[in-house]
Amino acid sequence: MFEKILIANRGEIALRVICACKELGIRTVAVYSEADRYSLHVRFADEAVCIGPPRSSDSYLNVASIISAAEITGADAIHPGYGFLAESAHFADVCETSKLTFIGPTPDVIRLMGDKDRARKTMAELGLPVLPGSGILASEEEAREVAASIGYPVMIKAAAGGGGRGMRVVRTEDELVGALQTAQNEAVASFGTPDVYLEKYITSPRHIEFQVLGDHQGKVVHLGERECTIQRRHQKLIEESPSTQLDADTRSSLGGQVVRALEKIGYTNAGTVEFLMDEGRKLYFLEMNTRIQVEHPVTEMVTGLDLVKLQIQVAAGESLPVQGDTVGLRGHAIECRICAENPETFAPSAGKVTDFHVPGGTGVRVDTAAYAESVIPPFYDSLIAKLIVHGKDREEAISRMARALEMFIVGGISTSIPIHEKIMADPDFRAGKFDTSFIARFAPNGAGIP
Ligand code: MV4
Repeated sequence: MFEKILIANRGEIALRVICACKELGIRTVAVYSEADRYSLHVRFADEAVCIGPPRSSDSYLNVASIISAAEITGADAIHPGYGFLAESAHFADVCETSKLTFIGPTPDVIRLMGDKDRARKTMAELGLPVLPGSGILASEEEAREVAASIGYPVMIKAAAGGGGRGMRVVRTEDELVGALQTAQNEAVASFGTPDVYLEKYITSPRHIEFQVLGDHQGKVVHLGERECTIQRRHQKLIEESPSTQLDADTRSSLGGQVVRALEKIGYTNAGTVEFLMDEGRKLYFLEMNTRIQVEHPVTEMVTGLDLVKLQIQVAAGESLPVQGDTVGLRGHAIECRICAENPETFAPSAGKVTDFHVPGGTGVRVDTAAYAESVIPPFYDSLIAKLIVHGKDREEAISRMARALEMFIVGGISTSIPIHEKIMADPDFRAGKFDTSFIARFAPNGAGIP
């Protein structure tokens, strides 16, 4: 097992990794920017190294500073958390060259899944259902032909995009050539490559994703699915497990297909396979994320597993302690992402937290790095806490979430708590009736529907 792990992240996920390390008896190294000197990850780690000025590009994304911090402190592995360098194949390469274990999949697999076109082709070859679409478009003629054959509306997506970045809906052939040019220009500007592909556009989909975990003995397991349809501007607001839309048979057959596909590519560590569900409840592979995700706690609540500990254990060469494709799932879990944001504009609102009280009691978990008198810097993501509840069924989980939100006090800054309270009280949410346009009712100016 590792003796010392450096955590290349900040905020609640850095604390989450520190928790796992402490329970495994592993020493920890925090890295922090000048804006995070008084952060809890610095306080709870055994050692801390300042890696640069506040801006992420000068600190949490600075590969040389992070590798130096690991070398100076004698760390033997790096946990990247989510965001920042978590899906950088280059960073994983540099870790390998520097004899540091990157706690995540191999650089080749990160690279494969980062190329959304290659990922789609690979998963289709491995037997997963994908949407009708194209490869990288070579010409306007090709785009016209593919779009005509799959039928409008279609979506143009950047091969280097993902997570909703670099996407464009095309409703008629008239719009196609203009949209293609704009999409290619945007792809160059955002990702440095013009590569785009086409996919059939699903008008009112649901987003359902499978959690997976692979060890270095060639075993992959799935840990059920999460329903993440309630999003705003491609940011998830609420996640739950299980989805009301999957029955046990669909879960086990699609989960099994996912497991076999990933065993074939030799997938290791934690990952998430995203699917879109259409109105006919058919599921299609969308993309794969090669990291631990923000919403991993809902899976922990229904499986009873500690995913971050398991990430560390498999990275150290231990075998997964699971027989078969999956584990038992118990009850229902929901997560609300509490963000520091202006309730009218949804713009991030930084500042000093003057008052902070987190709810507790049966079935309630709060993952946060905020505290009373702490300062939310303006340089990073606006997520300040994740409120997760578990109940015997969905109804109990919703009631528990509603009372926990009521008992969550954040003073000094505005947060997304009020919108979550409205959603928990909504009859359609309570009935499980929602698609990607649901949030427009609560946030008409921030619906984020492309
Ligand atoms: C789509 C789609 C419709 N058709 N792809 C958004 C996030 C990223 N992972 C992919 N996304 C979408 N891809 C096709 N072919 C609609 C979305 C989408 C979405 C999907 C699930 C939940 C919320 C969403 C909000 C906007 C767009």
